[in-house]
Amino acid sequence: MIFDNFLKPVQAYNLAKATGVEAIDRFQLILEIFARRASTTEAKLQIQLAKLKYELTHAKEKVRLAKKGEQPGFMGLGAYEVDVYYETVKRGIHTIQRKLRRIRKKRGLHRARRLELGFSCVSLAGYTNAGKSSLFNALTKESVQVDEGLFTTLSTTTRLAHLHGKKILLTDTVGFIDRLPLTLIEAFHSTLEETIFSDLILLVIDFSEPLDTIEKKISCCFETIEQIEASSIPVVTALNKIDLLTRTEIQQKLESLKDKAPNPVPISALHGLNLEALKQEIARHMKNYVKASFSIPMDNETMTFISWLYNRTYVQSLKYRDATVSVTFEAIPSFANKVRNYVKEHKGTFTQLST
Ligand SMILES: Nc1nc2c(ncn2[C@@H]2O[C@H](COP(=O)(O)OP(=O)(O)OP(=O)(O)O)[C@@H](O)[C@H]2O)c(=O)[nH]1
Ligand SMILES: [Mg+2]
Repeated sequence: MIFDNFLKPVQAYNLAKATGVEAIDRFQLILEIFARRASTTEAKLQIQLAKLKYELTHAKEKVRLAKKGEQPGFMGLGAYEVDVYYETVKRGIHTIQRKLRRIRKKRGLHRARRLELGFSCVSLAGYTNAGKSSLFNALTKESVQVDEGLFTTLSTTTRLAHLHGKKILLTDTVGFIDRLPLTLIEAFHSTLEETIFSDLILLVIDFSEPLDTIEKKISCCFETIEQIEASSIPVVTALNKIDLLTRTEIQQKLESLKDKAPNPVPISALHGLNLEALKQEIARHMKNYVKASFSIPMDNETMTFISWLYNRTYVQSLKYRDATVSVTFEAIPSFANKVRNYVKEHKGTFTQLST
């Protein structure tokens, strides 16, 4: 049973006892969703911290109840054990806080991780139920999942998408929620932060909602983007669910949102409406890829190098001849430079074909 309001430990306990079904509240549900989406150590620690802090508030009540003798053996704990439990939770919190302080010093690691890729990265963002996952599926329909090694646990939500002959990496993210409990804000930010560092943010809005709701949600999204220091990243707004609106409504709403939604494109993710226009808008804001060719003599490192290249760039052609391999690929400029250096070091020839 999931309750929309806060449950006191004694309430959760009595409900579970009366029904034989576990009772959790909104807070625990949100925490569970974040826990499933967190992939970096920092995000995981943030969530553990939120969990422990939650337990601590509950422990206080357990201690109180046990001491009053109102709830003897609550959850099988006597007064003495409750005190011990309380202390254990408190120690756990201190340990995590210490670890987090250490990790924050090394921030920027996940940003650096992006530079390991030749593709441009686009992150979906927006409120829960806006249609992010539907759009993610629509845009990546025929594509393969990204090599697991690249994003390890992110791989289930990161896939290659094709945009007019260009390939980009698209990442689905955890949705924004209204009335996010204060103690979960940091956990939410760190879960979002790890995915949102990209070349472009694709903000998904449920366009079928009333204008004032849309405006409120847009400004809340931008506030969060600012808080996680991602405001320099360009934004394209996908105004989703136009199948639920008339042509006139779409025009009117678009007009009203002119200054609030950057680079807006009305779409329907579910019915595949206007997705081409959206792809074009995304492509317009992408960093330019460069196209390049090279040939290198084969040695025992070559195959590793080639498969590394395949996972990180768009390889257009590959030929083997006389112990030489010739490749044409597309990648972002900084990554193409990396390839150039490798090729030079291995006595190959490198030609940049276009920018
Ligand atoms: N009518 C209509 N419904 C849509 C459209 N796109 C998505 N939906 C529906 O909206 C609901 C939410 O879609 P999701 O893609 O799961 O939304 P989300 O943004 O990923 O939500 P969270 O993962 O909770 O953040 C689903 O019931 C979809 O079928 C659309 O273009 N038109
Ligand atoms: Mg989703």
